Formats: sequence, C-alpha cells, structure tokens
Amino acid sequence: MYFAVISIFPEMFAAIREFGITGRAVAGNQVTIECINPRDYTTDNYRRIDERPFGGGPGMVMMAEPLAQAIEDAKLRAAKYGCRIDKAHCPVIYMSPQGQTLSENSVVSMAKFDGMILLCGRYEGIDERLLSQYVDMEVSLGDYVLTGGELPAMVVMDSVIRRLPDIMGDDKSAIQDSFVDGLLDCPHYTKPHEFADMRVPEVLLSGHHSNIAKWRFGQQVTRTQARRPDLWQAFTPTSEQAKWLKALAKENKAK
Ligand code: 4G3
Repeated sequence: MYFAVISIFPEMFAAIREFGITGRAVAGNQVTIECINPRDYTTDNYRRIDERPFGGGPGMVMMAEPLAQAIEDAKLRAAKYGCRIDKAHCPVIYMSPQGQTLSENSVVSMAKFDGMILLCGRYEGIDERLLSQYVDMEVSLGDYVLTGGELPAMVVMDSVIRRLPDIMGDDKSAIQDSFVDGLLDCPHYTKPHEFADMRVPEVLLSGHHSNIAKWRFGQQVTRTQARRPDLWQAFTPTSEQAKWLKALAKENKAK
C-alpha cells in the first residue's frame, strides 16, 4: 500500500516508518510512506506556506497554491507506485476535527485502497478553496483539537497498516482484539502465575480450550456492559455467542 503525506514536518513520520510492526512493513516494502513538504512547492524567497486570514481574526491559514502543487506531485508519485488515481482507489484525505470520526469499520474499508494521500494542516487550517478542489474525505480522530494533522495521519496509517494481509506476522492477535466482533477485549495474563497476591484465573491454566473461549467471551461481555453500554446495545451475537450467553446467564443465576 502507498501513503503520501503532505506535511511541513516530514521528520515526525520517523515515528511510524522506523519502529515496530509499521517499521517492518516499510522495510519489507509491503508499505511505502513518502513525505511531501509543501514548503518545497513555494515560489517566494521566504518559502511561505501560511498567510493571515481574510476578514481578520487570530492565527494563520495555509495557502492553497503550495498545497495544490504538493497534492498534484503526490498523485504522480502514487501512480508510479501502481495506484489507480481516483477517489475510490487513492483518495486525498484531510485530517481535521470537522471530519467523520475514524472507527475500526472505516479502517477496514480504507485498508482496501491502493493508497491514500494524507493532508496535514497546521495553524487555523487550510484555505477552503483548496479543500473543495482536492479533498475526497475528511477524517477526525475525535472531538479535540491538536496543533497539527500529523499525529492523526499517523494514527490512520498505523490502524490501516495493521489491517493489511500478512502484516502482523506471529501476532495473530490482529484478528482477535477489541471491536473486531463489536465487543471490548478480554483481559490477558502471562508469567508469573502469581503477582501482587493475584493469581491467574484457573480456567486459563486448565488447557480446556472451549471453556477458555467461553470464559474470555464472558469477560468481554461483562466489560462491555460496564464500560461501553453503547457498544453492548449495538452488539449482535453469532449463534455460538448466543449459546454462550445463555449458558453464562444460567451460571450467574446459580451463583
Ligand atoms: C484543520 C485533526 C486541521 C483544522 C487535526 C486544525 C485534531 C484533529 C487542524 C484545524 C487537528 C482530529 C490540525 N486536530 N481531531 N489539528 O482528528 O482547526
């Protein structure tokens, strides 16, 4: 998969390019991350990318022209990497608090793109005409404001990369974690058997795989009910999960 990031702080992306599972995906060429600095597309001596807003007010606005050139270049580069250059296969995505909130479902659909061009704003935002001309999707991480779109762009890339086929390697937990089935994750335990006077739940040491699966599901249910009633409301069990729910309800009555 191909990612172009439009950002005035390209060095920030070492965080995702050089470390962990995403770093390995880049080193193994399953993923390409290219940074394009809009400052390189300025034509004035000061390499200005921001200006004061028309109509007045505090702060600065990113100018359309250097960003337009940077996006055009990103599209050429994406095509060289084999991306189909249209919004269905390689969209231009603007990271902004005004966007649609990122979710595991949207991450799964974004993992089907050939690539994407992630536009990172700074200051008060970007000239609206650039956005209407070039932006295909606007994505937000949630209802809070950051000093730039770089961290959100890295969050999008990280969440998408871990959804690509054959990326997680040994870690099969990829497909067995929170949200995959609409519930929060179960608790995890490892060595030692006892820590701070707390023992590992007996069932996990039993080797009885169906009991373990049922117990973990019960933990997911209890946690989701307690912490995220909104997710519990929306949850629809598979037929196996429906059986477990009945069995667990019976056990709880017995207690
Ligand atoms: C556009 C995204 C970009 C307008 C970006 C600020 C938070 C998010 C920016 C603007 C961002 C988010 C850059 N902050 N919630 N800052 O995903 O006012």
